Amino acid sequence: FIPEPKTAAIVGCPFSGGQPKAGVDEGPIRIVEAGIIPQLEDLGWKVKFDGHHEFENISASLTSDPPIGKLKNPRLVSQVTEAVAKAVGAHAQNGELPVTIGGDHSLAMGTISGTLSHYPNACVVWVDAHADINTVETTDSGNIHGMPVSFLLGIGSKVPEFSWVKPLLKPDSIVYIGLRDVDAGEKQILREHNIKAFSMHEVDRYGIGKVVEMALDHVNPKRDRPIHLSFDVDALDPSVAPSTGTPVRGGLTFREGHYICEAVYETGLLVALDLMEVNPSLKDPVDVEQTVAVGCSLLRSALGETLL
Ligand code: 4U7
Ligand code: MN
Ligand code: MN
Ligand code: MN
Repeated sequence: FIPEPKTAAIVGCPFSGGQPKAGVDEGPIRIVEAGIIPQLEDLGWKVKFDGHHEFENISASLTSDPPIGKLKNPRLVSQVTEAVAKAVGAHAQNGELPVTIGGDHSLAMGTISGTLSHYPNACVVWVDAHADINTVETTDSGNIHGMPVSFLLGIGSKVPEFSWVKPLLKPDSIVYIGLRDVDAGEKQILREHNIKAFSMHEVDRYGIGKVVEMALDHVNPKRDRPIHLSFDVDALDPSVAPSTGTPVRGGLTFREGHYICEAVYETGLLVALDLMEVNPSLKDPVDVEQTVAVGCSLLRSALGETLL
């Protein structure tokens, strides 16, 4: 039984500790300023927003946070994502649909943990240029926004500082769409664990309609499992969403990105939504405005906006 939340809870996460570029913490602030709350209300949602989450007390309590192996800001990322997991889990428990706005994609360690704490049978649709599945062993950058999926799956060697993250996600419960910049070590992990991924090659071959159908058939063949949609704005082509930290050419068109959101909404199974990696400080004001606007419209599509 899946309740159908009619209330969306905005979880604004101004956080950038999972990667090195300043500004991604401004993403949620800009998206709220751009009017996402009234926009969702116009779609018929009751929208709860109790201010952006403050992680200052966590940063302040960490006098130093030296790397663990290659991992950068490990204690900060762990404590912030644990707080996000609790917030998302509590909203789900309340029958609300958490809409987490980042911030960098390390936050998904928290959001998906929160979703799985309340919906253990949930599956994940991960839309991204990147697989974000590096382990402690495979990461080259040490940036944890490239690693959340490995932590959720419990693969790679364990870092005691992240012991709160339970390996609740099974490899057959996540599917990717949009990949085009996957590290060699990540490709090996995807193969080894039989994780289904639809790269831009498959989007070109089959078209987005068929790809989304195949993706849902894989993680949700009977269309009876709750869905967590984690959308990294860099899945879109940089011409559509330029203001993001790790842009990669050859991405989803405006319509392909929105189609994914619309099709997931149409299942009636969406229980949690993330929009990550909007960074308003990387480009000129016109590009920033475009990226923020696209972020808002992806969220609206995932929450029921239709073209007709
Ligand atoms: B994002 C990368 F090496 N794979 O691990 C890494 F290419 O959340 C990029 O998808 C990670 O934006 C990108 O640092 C993380 C790199
Ligand atoms: Mn909240
Ligand atoms: Mn990502
Ligand atoms: Mn990405």
